[in-house]
Amino acid sequence: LTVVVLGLGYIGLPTAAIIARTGAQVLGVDVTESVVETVNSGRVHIEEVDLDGLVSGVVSRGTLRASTAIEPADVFVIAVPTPFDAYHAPNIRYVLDAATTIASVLKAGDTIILESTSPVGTTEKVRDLLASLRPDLRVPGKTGDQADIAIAYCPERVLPGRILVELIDNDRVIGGITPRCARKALTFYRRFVRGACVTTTARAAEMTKLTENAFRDVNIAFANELSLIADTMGVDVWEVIRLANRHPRVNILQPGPGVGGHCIAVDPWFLVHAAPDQTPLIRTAREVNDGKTDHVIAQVAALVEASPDAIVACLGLAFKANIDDFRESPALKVAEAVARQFGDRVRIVEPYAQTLPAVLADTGATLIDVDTAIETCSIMIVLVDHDVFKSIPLEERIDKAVLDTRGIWPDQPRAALPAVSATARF
Ligand code: SAJ
Repeated sequence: LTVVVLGLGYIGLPTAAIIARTGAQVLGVDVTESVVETVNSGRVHIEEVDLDGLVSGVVSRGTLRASTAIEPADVFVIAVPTPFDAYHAPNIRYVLDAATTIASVLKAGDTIILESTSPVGTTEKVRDLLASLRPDLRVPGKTGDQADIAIAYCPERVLPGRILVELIDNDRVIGGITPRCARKALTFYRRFVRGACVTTTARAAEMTKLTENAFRDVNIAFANELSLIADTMGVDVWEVIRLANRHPRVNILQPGPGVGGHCIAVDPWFLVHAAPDQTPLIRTAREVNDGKTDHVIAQVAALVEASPDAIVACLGLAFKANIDDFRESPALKVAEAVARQFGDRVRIVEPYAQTLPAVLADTGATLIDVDTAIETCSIMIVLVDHDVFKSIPLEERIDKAVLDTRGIWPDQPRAALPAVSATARF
């Protein structure tokens, strides 16, 4: 079996490496020359648990190669980004570019699988584009079940930090343009997926992916809204959630400084954009979660202003615990706003950063380690629940003014924080 994976990012590279481990000949195609060089030398350009060993193994065995140029293959997997433009309009240009590239080498019998998170209808657009570029091939769904190629949508659902485990163990939803397409894609996933592989239509699979991330966003928004109410009421939101979750049918998620990453803060907009009049809940959840970041910024500012000589430590920049990914990170947004306002009184503690990210570079803030923060900072703002922060015992922080946006230090005496009006921003 020969496989081409287009896009060697957080999903494409681990996927390519796992397929290569099954013995298939895999070519990873990426537009970025440096990524191709890194992979071909057996190294990785992204941090993910165990990925480096896997990639170096399959590259040295010769089952994984990378290139900027496409080659013919039996299966093509598209794993390129789908960002959004102004007004949260999804941008599927990279998906269509990938399909155009595939068209140049496509032959009868091939399977094309789209994994990128996409608006409903995108897989059909890929099919229509291939039909127009390759009129010599019969595409599925246009000519009854008589087709020369198979096209399917199969969303990735892996969690950063657990990608290699979840690629194998998670159930997969496989949406074919036709049932025959779904069956062909299913045979492919069965090579490396241990979870169940469930087949459906391409449109249902596309909507399923968006639904999963919108579900999580709405549920986090509920927790974030509770945190605002609890602050106003003088109640510990973490305790309320812990107690409420003792109910057999209640399972509330955790509040935080907002929702980050490149999936949950993005994908719900694909649904809102497609059906603006039917999505008040999903849109409001997005606004509540973004509004929580602004609320935390106001809380930190009030706290720092109240102690004019204090040095403040922002603990964490990543978008969630124990990873080095700062994309769309609410922690980074809070740190940047605080650093812009208070400059050289601000220290950043981020064990996953070697240097300060560019947005913090000219603010006067400096990067320090945890021990130095404990010694020198009297205000601590917990923005990320990294294990290393959780492990700081009460005796090392008892005398600090703490704003713990992640609830990692339940034993911290509740300081009287300066009041900030907890109104949503819409
Ligand atoms: N967060 C909270 N409270 C919580 C849970 C998360 O504030 O209780 C925050 C995190 O701190 C982070 C953001 O939400 O800022 C997103 O983190 P996450 O762990 O919920 O999700 P991601 O973005 O790492 O991965 C999600 C996953 N989707 C779901 O759980 C439904 C993953 O399975 C998807 O594959 C991934 O999006 C994706 O690529 O779409």
